[in-house]
Amino acid sequence: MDLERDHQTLGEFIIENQKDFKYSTGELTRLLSSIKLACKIVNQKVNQAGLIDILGKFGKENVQGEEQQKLDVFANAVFINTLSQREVVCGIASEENEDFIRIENAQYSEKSHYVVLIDPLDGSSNIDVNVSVGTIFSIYRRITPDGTPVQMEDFLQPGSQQVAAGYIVYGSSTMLIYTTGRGVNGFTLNPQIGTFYLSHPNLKIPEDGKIYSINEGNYAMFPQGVKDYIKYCQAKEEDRPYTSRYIGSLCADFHRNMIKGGIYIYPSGTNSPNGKLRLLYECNPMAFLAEQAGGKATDGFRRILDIQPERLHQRVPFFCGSKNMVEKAEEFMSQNS
Ligand code: AHM
Ligand code: MG
Repeated sequence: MDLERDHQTLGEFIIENQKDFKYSTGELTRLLSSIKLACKIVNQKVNQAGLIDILGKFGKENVQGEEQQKLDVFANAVFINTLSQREVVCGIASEENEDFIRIENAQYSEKSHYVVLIDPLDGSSNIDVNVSVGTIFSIYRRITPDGTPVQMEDFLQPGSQQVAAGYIVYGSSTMLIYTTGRGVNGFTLNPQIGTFYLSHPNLKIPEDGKIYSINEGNYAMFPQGVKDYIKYCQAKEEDRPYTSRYIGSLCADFHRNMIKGGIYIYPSGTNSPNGKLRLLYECNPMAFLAEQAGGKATDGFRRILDIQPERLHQRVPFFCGSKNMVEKAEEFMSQNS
């Protein structure tokens, strides 16, 4: 099959599907195109990482108190600059920045309706060892009046209000997967000509899977329900053919489960009482994608997309993936609550 001839490009796909979007003014199309551009720039740098002096630590901590890697800093700047210079959003919140950013002209424009929340380089502990990293983004329409400065409440909307979300995996090939609430589609980058092609139309997470994905190094601190679920997966009975895979890059672990079926868990009781992952930058977008692909995402008890956020950098326990596997894990959680 000829990829260039037989497959739609991401640009064509975005424009063609614009008409299905309820506020179809072309604004979201421009925003998604800007994300596509930023992602190509980051991809190019990630692929050069072994060649130039960009690997390693930047020497600072981010707002989560974690060491920032050079590529984190670069990716953060690329996404913020690309989105703000094009004035396609009125505000940006990034996992790497303490406060949200108001885009000067766009926030006063009657035409600029969107805010973006972004984890510019997810899984950054994997950069130095040539393992897949990713980018995660989440898009909302502002709820404060047009033409006024964006406010915190524009960012603290429940995930169910997202108008689009997606992730990019910089892996053995680079893929961009996104949803605007009408299913999930995946695009693979042809790096020779810098074009994404529709390679995975209408992605669906298998209802059942064989893979459980969790950092078992934290086992001693897991809630009893999670411990019991892991033991259930490990019991070698005929109907339980489970195996474990954990990359430590959410985008890559989620992507594998999306294709093959599986569950990803980052529970409470580990790095912090609410686990490690951030509701706004990581869990909401992935939950939106999971549900759009027929999967499920909860905090062990509640639907992630129903949670009313209270803070930009709020963390939440995360159980996400194949519907039947998430429901089984929830069963163990409820037995121990
Ligand atoms: P990051 O955004 O700082 O890279 O942290 C998020 C990452 C996820 O991609 C990954 O699933 C998780 O942290 C791994 O954490 P741990 O090393 O504690 O298992
Ligand atoms: Mg992250």
